[in-house]
Amino acid sequence: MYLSPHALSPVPLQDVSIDDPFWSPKLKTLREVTLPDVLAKFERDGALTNFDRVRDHQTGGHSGPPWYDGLVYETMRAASDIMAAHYDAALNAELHTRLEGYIARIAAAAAVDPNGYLNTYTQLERPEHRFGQNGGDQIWQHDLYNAGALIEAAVHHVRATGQTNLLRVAARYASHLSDVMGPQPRRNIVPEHPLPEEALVKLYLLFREQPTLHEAMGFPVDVSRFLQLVEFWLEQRGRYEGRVPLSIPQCGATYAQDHQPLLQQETAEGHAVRAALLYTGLVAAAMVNRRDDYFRAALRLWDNAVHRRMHITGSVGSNQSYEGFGPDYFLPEDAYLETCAAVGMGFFHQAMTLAFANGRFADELERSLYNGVLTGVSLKGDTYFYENPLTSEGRERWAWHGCPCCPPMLLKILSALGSYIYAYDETGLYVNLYIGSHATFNLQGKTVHLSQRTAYPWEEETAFTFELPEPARFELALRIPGWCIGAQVKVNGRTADIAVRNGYARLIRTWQTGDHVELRLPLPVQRIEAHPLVEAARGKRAIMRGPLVYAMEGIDNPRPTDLILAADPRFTTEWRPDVLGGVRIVRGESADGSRWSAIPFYAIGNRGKTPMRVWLRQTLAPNISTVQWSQEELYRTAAL
Ligand code: FUB
Ligand code: ZN
Repeated sequence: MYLSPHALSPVPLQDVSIDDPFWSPKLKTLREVTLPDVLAKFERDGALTNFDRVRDHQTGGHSGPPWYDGLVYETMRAASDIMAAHYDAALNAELHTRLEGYIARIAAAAAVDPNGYLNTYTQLERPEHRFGQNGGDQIWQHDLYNAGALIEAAVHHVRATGQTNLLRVAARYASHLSDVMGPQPRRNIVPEHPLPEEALVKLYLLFREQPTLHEAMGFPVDVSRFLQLVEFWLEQRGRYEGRVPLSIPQCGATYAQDHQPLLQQETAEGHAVRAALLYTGLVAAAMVNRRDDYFRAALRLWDNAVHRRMHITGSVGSNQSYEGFGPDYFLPEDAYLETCAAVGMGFFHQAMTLAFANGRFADELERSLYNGVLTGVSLKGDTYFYENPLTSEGRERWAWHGCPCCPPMLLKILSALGSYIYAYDETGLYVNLYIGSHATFNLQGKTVHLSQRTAYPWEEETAFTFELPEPARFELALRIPGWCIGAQVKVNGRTADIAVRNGYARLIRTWQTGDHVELRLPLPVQRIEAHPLVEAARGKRAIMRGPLVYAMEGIDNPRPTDLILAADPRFTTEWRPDVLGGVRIVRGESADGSRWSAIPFYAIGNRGKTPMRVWLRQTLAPNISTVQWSQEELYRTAAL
């Protein structure tokens, strides 16, 4: 079977403005509180000073973990995306000045090495071990991870500002990587922590799209070598020098997905962030050269990760000891579930959505965003969760962490949100997320404006209005989420027949200015059952409404961990603008007749330390499912 990936292009950040009652306030907090908070803490803790020490030819004295450089670059990528989205001119000016300061320090450090090599930890602490060579430990040093984050930040910075100062540093370093590693006589070195794979693909695509960048570099850049290096990295995984693993006894070579060649891997293994970013890079590379073998591997790994190893919140990485995937259906309630891993899976889902134009992938992007990702930051925006278990006796969010990897990852995905809403191909426009916005895109040579108005995920109705210079025939594909039963569409007030194919309701017609589409996605409260092989969830139900997973907190319910759902919980919902920044609360009955109330999972941990639970026991006999579950199901709406 040829997989025939479809390949959509995202409508980029620059062409989408978000105006949405759910997301706009959260994004405002993200850019006005979280971003400055993260930058200030990096500055306070010496993450930028590391570059100055390298610039000044010092040794020792590196601050923070070896991947600190990467975290700074990731935050710079997020800042660039915020600039690209053009929220406000004053903010852009402020970010511009701040990034210029950072770039000057980074570029000065990079100038120390004649080849542009830059990894402040290795340079200050282990100068003889570049890329883990000469007996070094690249799992610890993060040379290539940091390089990848630099390259990625530079690409986003160019796209946001048109400036090439960071790109020069990144392109020089990327060229050096291509000189050092690859087929013989180069070295067989592969990134210990994925991320550079997708980054180099992005760099390659940027130069291909904007050939004038070559002149601005001031040195020759052979971008085809970047792509070759990515393919080398992907294909050499599991057979390169310096492979891990005795240092990670609990999972051996699976830790860094090194246990066998990637294209032969069947299951999502090892460190969950590494895995998710590796798979994202695999899809990115697959798209460029239409590599059927890569697509097949990506589909297999996605299928295993999502249908057997992912929690209902879209989080992955159940196992604390190596921050990684456990075996199929091992989904304990107190699982580890690092925020970064939910973000990484979000990137993977988005890449798969674009590759296959299938709404099932965007369903999972949505699941991650609204649950596993968003819960990683407090509603005020300046405290965080690293772990996101589905039950606890009460946890405090932290203001900062010895390994502050999650805030930058969270900033990256949420700053890019605008670019996940719409995608297009030559036949039409796909709406993947229901987020109020205005988008401009070019279809068949015509500039089309589309406005989306919605109060999703609280309300059921979403409306779209078109504006075009002249009528044009194309397809509008609206994602109908897998959990949704009874979606309805009206075009200019008249009910439309919706044929749902590959997860989208497809409306093909000649559109003209003023055309109006109304979509109704029913949002009943649903009880969700896990696959019977998920031992931890047997006889239990989770509550969802639309894409939101709900949780009970002790502050609202005396003993959420003991609570037993009534056989018929008689759900009600109430919009509470005064609670947790505005949420729709779900209420229902317990087996003893008392009432309980639940809040969206993303809003937990914002009212002090209080017990919390997602999976609730219910009075039905322990769930002996007589229904045959298909391989594609991990969760389904429980028979009521
Ligand atoms: O190693 C870099 C990042 O730090 C990983 O992605 C996270 O899991 C944390 O270990
Ligand atoms: Zn993290």
